[in-house]
Amino acid sequence: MAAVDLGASSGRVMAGSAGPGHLAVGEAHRFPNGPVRAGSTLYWDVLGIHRETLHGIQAVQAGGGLSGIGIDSWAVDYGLLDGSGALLGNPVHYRDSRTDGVPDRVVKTIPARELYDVTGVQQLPFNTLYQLVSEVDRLTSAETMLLIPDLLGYWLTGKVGAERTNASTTQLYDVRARTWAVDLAARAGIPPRLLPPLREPGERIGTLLPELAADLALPPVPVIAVGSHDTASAVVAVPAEPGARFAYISSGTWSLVGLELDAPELGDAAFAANFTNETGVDGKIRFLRNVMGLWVLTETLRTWAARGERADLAEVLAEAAEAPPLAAVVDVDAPAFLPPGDMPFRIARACRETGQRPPSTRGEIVRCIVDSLALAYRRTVRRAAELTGRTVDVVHVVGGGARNELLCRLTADACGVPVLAGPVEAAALGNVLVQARTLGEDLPDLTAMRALVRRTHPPRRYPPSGRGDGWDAAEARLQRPSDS
Ligand code: LFR
Repeated sequence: MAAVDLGASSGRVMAGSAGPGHLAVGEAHRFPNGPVRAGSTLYWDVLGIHRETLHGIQAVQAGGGLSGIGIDSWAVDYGLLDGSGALLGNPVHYRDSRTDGVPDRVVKTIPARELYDVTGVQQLPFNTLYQLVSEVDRLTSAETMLLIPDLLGYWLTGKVGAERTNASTTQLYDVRARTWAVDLAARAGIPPRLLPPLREPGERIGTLLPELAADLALPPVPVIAVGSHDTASAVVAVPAEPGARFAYISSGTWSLVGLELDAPELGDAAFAANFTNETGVDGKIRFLRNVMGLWVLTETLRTWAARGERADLAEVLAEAAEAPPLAAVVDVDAPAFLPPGDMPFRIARACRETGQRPPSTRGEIVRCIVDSLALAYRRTVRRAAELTGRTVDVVHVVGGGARNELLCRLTADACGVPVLAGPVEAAALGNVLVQARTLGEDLPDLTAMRALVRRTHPPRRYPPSGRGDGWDAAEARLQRPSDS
């Protein structure tokens, strides 16, 4: 199977296989991805992504017979099609400033509490709802809105639809009724015709278009809707033991921190804490919060590299491991860290604003980021547990962050429970597992899928060191206004 897994900083096409006692993914093709600024707008290079996806699919086929294709990506972003199916304009990056001020405007018409009651989605400025409202005048010429994986799937098959896990992130989806929130869309000025029919993860979208298949010398394989939101696919591959009381952190550009529930939690406290209820594979709810994630670290490295300074990840992490712990911490979720830019500067400013001495060496700066991430994980895991009345005995870290030993070790210390780290390629594995089930593998449920992940990709254990002190004081420092 070709598992196309598109992240905000790179796209991967993995060759995946699954069978009794067997589950593997290997990289067939990787390409850089990221925001492209043109004029004053931050775009995605969606045609480049499409082209690289096709190269990757060809590479999987060349490596030994393709039987299916599944696509997952980051959430919320979309392309608009006109009545003839042509793309109207280039998809805009969720970090673009076009939604500045839009949420405040929308909640004057539809109160935030009501929005939450229907959609269960956390207030993030880039939710699809706000992006669409920011270009409401242009919507008159659009016929259909397709989220990124659905858009790529459309170009492969000619079929239009919205896979449910990703639809649930738009803030235009009714989490209880499991339908589009048509009424809410109309009240926000978004024509409901834009919202295409929903499809389930596991459903066959269609077959590769004959002319495309002929052109690329590919067999006429099915394109399968997986958990097309990358986080939904990653959570499928969390190697939790049956019955375990676990939290997960899907740690990549973003860190998605939360719990798996059977039903949404839409109470006042969850609303106030800005937790989201995204729909998972097999009808589960991903009750989580977006933590700003490794983005702050990668943007820091990018800033240094742009200035011609050394910026090797392994090197700066080694320096950070030697730097004094919890010397300075910032609230990584502050809006200041959302757009691309000079993160070391923003970190220093945030430290000053909270009366802390800003870190100065590279090791200190990176230590501040990693400490601050672990602190955010701790806060979020605890909050999720409180909000649901649950106990958390173990934290699973999956995705790229599972490779970051310092981060995993500090997360175990901060949360006071063991961290089980890996698999790194959780999203691709979840993608493969759902495809494999559709193609006839005996993987009846999440329990069976996770058992296979545990067996084939045993996670690495980081016990808490017992030096759990210092985290409460660090948290308190974030609240303290500057003395100066
Ligand atoms: C992670 C992710 C998050 C979503 C963010 C933006 O890659 O999909 O779940 O909130 O990207 O789409």
